[in-house]
Amino acid sequence: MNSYILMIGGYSFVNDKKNVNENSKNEQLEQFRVEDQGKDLTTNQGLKMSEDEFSLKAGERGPTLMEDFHFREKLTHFDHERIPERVVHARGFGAHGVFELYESMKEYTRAKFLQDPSVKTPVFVRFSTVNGARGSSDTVRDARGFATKFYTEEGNYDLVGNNIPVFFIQDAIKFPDLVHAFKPEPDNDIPQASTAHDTFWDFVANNQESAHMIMWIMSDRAIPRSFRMMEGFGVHTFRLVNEEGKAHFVKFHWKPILGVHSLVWDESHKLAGIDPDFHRNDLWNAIEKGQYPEYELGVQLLKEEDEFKLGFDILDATKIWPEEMIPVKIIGKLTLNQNVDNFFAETEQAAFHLGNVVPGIDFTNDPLLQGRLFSYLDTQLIRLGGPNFHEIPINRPVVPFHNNQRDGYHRQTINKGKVNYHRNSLAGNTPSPVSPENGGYESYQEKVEGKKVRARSDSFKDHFSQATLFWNSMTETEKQHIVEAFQFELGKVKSVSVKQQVVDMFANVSLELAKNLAEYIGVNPPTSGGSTVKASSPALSQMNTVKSPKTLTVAVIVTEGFNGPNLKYVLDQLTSNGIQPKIISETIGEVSGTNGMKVNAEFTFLTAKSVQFDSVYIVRASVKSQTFNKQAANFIDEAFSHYKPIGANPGLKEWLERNRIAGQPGVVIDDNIEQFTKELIEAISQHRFWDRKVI
Ligand code: HDE
Repeated sequence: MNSYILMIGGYSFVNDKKNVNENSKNEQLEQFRVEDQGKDLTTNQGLKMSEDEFSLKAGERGPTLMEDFHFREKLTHFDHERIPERVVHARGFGAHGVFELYESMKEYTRAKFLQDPSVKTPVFVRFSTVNGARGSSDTVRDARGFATKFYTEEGNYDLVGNNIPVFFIQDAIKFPDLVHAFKPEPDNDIPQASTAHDTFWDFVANNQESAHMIMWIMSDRAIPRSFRMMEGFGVHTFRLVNEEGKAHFVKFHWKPILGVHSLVWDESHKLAGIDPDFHRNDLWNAIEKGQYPEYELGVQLLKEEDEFKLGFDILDATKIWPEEMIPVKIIGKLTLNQNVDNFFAETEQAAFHLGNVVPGIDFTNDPLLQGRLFSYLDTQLIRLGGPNFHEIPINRPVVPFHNNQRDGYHRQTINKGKVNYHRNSLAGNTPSPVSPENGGYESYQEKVEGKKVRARSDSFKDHFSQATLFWNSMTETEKQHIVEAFQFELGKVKSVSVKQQVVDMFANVSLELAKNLAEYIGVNPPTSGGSTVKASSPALSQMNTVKSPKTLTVAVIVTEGFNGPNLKYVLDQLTSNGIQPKIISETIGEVSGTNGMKVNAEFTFLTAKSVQFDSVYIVRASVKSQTFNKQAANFIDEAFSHYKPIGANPGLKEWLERNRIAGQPGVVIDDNIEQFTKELIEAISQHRFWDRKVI
C-alpha cells in the first residue's frame, strides 16, 4: 500500500514507505484539530449541558452542591491550566514552515532530508528570549533562541540554536550558575528580563570565559528588529557523517533573506512598554499577510584532519569559525508559512532536544553540548508532566515509532500484544533493531581515551582573542552602541567592586572601551590590559548586511484635504516595492483628499507611536488641531533621533529646517513627486542613517 497517512482511532500514522512531504505534519495535526464554533456545549464526557452560567444550588440563594459535576469539571480543569514555564527561553513564539534543500549534501552526510533537493521537509520553529518570564517583553536586550524541529522521514531532527554564535560558558555544569546570575535576583525577584544588575555582572567578572558572548550581548545583535531579521547559529561544533562513515565537523547557520537588522536601545525600551508583543505581532502579521519569513541554511565544514589547525579549540563554544577563514556554504532555505492554530497546544508544548538527531548528524565532545544532551529531555519531564510528551501532536514525528517503552502519565498510544521487552521470541524478536545500512542510527565511532578528571583543557583558556576580534570588526557606530550598552548595564550595578572588576576584565578586549567605561561609571581606569589581536572579520558587522525595503513599515501622517493624486502615486509605489504604509490621522477611518481620493486611517497618535514603524512620511498637517501638529512633530522628532528615514511634503520644509531635521541624511523632501518617491524608497531600504546629527 502506498498511501502514507493512515487514520487509526484518531491518530495518524505515516507508514514505513517514508513519503514525507511538506504537508505531512499539517496532515497529521489535522487529526487533532477541533472546531468548536457552531457546536453544542458538552462536558468533557460528551454530555450536552442545558446550563453553563449558574452552578447547581440548594435554593436560588443557597450553597452550591457537591453534586454539581459540571461545575467541578469546569473549575478543576481551569485550576490546572498552567504548566511550568521553561526555566530559560520561557517567552517564545512559533510557526510552521518548510525546509527545501538547494543541493545534495550526500558528500558530507547520509541524513535523508539533506540528500535530494526535491524533498521538502516540514518544520516547526520557535523563537524566544532567554532571560525573561513568559509574560515579559519581546524587545529586551538578550540572546534570542532559534529552535527548529525538522519532521524528517527518519524521525525528528532538532537544531536548537540562538541568534548569537557563541555562549557564555564552556561547560554545561556552569549553566545553573549562569542562569541564577542573570535571572532576577532571588531576594526581591528584580529586575525582570534584564542583565543590568549586580549578580549578572559579578558572574561575568568572575567567569571570564563569558567575555566574547558579552561583547555580542552588548551589541545590536541582542536587540533585533524582528525575528525575521536575525541570524541563527547551532553554536556548537557538530559532525556530519556520510554513507562511507567519513565525518566532517560542521557549524550551522541560518541567514535571513531580509538581512540582519536591529532596533536602537531607546526604541527597545519604549517598545517594551508600548508593545510588549512587538516581535510576536511582527511574525504573526507577516505570515498572515503571506510575507513569509525566509532564512537560508548554511554550513561551515571542516575536515577531521584539520581539527587542530584553526588556532583555537573547535570544542569550545565561546569560539566562532570566522567566515573569512571557513566560508559558509549555503545549502537550503527555510520558509515560515503557517501560524499555529493554538499557542498552548503547539508553541508552548513544543519540546526541543539536541539529542533528536537522524543518521548522518552526530555530536562532538564540546562539554557544553554534552551537558545539553542531558538537560533538554530532563526538563520536559517536569514541564510536560511525564515521559510521554513525544505523543503530543506538535512533538510527534511524522513517521511511526515502535519500541518497548510503555505506560507513564498521559499515555495515548495503545500498544497491542503481550510482548513489551527485548529480546523476545514470542514476537519474533520485534520491534527489531535496524542495521546502519538500512537506516539504523549508529553513533560515530570516535576514538576516546583519557583519565577521569574534573578539568578543562588548556586549549579553552584564551577568553579574549575572539572578544577582541568581534570588537575590531565593528564600525564606529556599532562600537558606540556597545559602549552605551555597557554604560547602561553597569550604570545599574550598585557594587563598586563588581564594576571595577568588569572594567578591569574588558581592558583585555580594549583599553579604549575600558577607560571610557571607568570614567562613565566612576571607577578607576584600568592600569594594564589591551590586546595584541589586530584581526577583524567583516562578516560580523551588521553594516555589511542585506538591505531591502521589503516588509518595512512607513507611518503616513495625513489629514483631510491632502493632494489625492500625489499620495496615491506614493502609496502605490511603496506597496509595489513591498513597503507597508500605515495611515495615521486625526481620527480612525476614512480621510478624504483632492480628486476624490480617500485613504483609511488605521491609527491616531493615541494608538500609534513612532517606535512601532520603520520610517515616517508626513503628507499634511492639521488645519484645525494644534495638538495633532504637536504630536506629529514629536513623532517625527523621535523617528529622527532613532535615525529612521523621513519623507515630507515640501510645504513642511521650513518647519523641518527650524527643527534642524531638513537637510540631514535620510530626510527626503522634493517637489517632484516621482523623484521624491524614488528617494524615499531608497532611504527606507537603508533602514537607518547613522551619520545623521542627532541632538
Ligand atoms: Fe538551552 N535550554 N541550554 N541553550 N535552549 C533550554 O530546554 C541548556 C544553550 C536553547 O524554544 C531548556 O525545553 C543547558 C545554548 C533554546 O523550546 C533547558 C545549556 C543554546 C531553547 C536548556 C544550554 C541554547 C533552550 C529550557 C548549557 C544555543 C528554547 C526549556 C549547556 C545553541 C527551546 C527547554 C524552545 C531551552 C538547557 C545552553 C538554546 C533547561 C543545560 C548554548 C533555543 O533544557
